[in-house]
Amino acid sequence: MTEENGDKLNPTLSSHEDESGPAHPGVLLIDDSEFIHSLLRNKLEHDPICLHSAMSAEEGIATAELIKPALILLDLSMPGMDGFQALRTLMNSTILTDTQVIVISASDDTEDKVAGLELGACDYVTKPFNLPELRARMRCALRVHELLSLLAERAQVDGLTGIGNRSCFDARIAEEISHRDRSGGDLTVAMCDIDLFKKVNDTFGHPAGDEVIRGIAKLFQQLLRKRDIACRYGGEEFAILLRDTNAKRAAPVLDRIRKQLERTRWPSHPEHMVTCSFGVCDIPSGDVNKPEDWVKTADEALYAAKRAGRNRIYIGSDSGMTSALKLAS
Ligand code: GH3
Ligand code: MG
Ligand code: MG
Repeated sequence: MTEENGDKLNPTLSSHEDESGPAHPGVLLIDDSEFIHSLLRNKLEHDPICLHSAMSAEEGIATAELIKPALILLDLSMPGMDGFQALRTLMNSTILTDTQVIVISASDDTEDKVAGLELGACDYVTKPFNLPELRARMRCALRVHELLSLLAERAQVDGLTGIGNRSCFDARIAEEISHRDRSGGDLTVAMCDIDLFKKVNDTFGHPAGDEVIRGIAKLFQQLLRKRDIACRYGGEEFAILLRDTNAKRAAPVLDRIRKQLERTRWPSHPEHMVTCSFGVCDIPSGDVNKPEDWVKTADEALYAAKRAGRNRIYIGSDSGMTSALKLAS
């Protein structure tokens, strides 16, 4: 194990985010009135929230996309873009899917209330505020946000192993490629498939097979660096993103896992060794190919490794053919 190993991989948290996370949920107040800002700053000072301010709809949208608040308190009547237009933009944003919006407006007009709620606000509060009521409604919206975030997180986790699932991997590879293209450095993708796994199921039963899948996921968690990302790609296949390393340097890391797997004794079948084959490839910087093209290249290398006899690692190249490399017997 390297010093960077350790804690269970968090499949959904982006490694580019602050892993300690914010202490309190972010609440963004978008209102053109300085009075409302100072009123709420004072009154909500001791509430367990992190209050941010924007004085216009335009500034509010930009801030929201930057800080992804749990809740937005949105004024309707503002010079320039009004609250309804802002609400439309916020609701269409692909990065603010869990953010809740409470409209705060001086208008008690039923039409405005209906329009705000129809556009996607979760609540509508009239000015002047009744503070305990606003607070209670904010708590309610924050609870909804928390549940939605939890659901989104769970949807990315594989039920059998607890590591990221296919949907998590698809999101992370796109994110890692664009982060790397901005910041530079190397990035490698690897595909891993358990060898002759059907035999494990057929001979020792499905629960024994499940135990192997769980055990291999655990090996990835223990032997990869914390910043690497291992996901269950499908039945008995795993996909791994190795950050800040190229395929040549990643291959020996994966080979350590391959060897450790050879040494593993399984409680349900101690005499039966389980092995894996790997296909690895670089994801070159600034490349025009799509993430799935690199998965395909790694997959082709994996199947070349299978054809060559399994339990080995092959490095694929973007030129199509696999530069076969078996690191150890
Ligand atoms: P190869 O070395 O060519 O990959 O052979 P293989 O036997 O591993 O490949 P094959 O595709 O024939 O079989 C894969 C098996 O994986 C069949 C399927 O039942 C099993 N499998 C897929 N998902 C699970 C799972 O969640 N649990 C268990 N126990 N088995 C699974
Ligand atoms: Mg297999
Ligand atoms: Mg397979």
